Amino acid sequence: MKCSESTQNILEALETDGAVIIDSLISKSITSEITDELRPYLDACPRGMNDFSGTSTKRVGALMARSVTCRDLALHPLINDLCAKYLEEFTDGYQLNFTQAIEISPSETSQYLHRDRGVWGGYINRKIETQFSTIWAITDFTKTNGATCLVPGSQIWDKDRVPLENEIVYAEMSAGSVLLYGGSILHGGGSNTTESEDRLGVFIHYCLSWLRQEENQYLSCPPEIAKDLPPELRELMGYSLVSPILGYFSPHDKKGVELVSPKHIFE
Ligand SMILES: O=C(O)CCC(=O)C(=O)O
Ligand SMILES: [Fe+2]
Repeated sequence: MKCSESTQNILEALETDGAVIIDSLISKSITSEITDELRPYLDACPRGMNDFSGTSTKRVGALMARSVTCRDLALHPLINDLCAKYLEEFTDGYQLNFTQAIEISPSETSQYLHRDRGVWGGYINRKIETQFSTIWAITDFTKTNGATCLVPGSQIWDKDRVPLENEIVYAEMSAGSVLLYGGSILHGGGSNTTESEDRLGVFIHYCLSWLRQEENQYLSCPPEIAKDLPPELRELMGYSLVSPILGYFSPHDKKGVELVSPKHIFE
């Protein structure tokens, strides 16, 4: 879809298909800044060592601490507007769940199809959507370089239904585009059959504010770094009190201050 499309139309497509691509939401200069910021971490990162994480795939986390430009992606106004509306039925608010750069290199095979809500086990009623997820294409995503595979409609399938080959589609998109999807659609990283092309995506996932975050934001981006971030980003990461009383703390080194919002440490 074009980024000029109404939020209503984007949300309807997300509801029906389970995923949507918004073309060219950010410029090539932003994707190259992100590549420059992440390259030292990607170069130093070991490859995965199992079926899920792949053996020719690198995963780099803590993007809010490590990449200034990824902070803008997390706060992107259109994305946040869509996320708030997509999840509003299930929560008072949402938070950052997971930040990861995933680089799929030649010879990688397909990741098995899965639903990202699986990280919370099978305990949450399937009527409740757990999350709103984004994959920002930092390089082009093609069928041959590892574009994410998705099964449109599977967000409402019986959980054991296995897709046929012709029900799987590829999120082919140009660098700067973003794929949106929820926690219930079947998907997985694609295989990379190219000679020398790496596929790089930045994954920024948001979840209901009352769930445990998949990536621990307070350790990945501790207060000494978070203090220099925009307050709205800190809030998104969970340095905030969530309605009605989730996340309060008592500063261990002070007397007389009790049960306050994490915002207190930045005041
Ligand atoms: O790399 C991809 O395209 C998908 C990765 C993924 O779905 C995951 O690791 O949960
Ligand atoms: Fe996934």
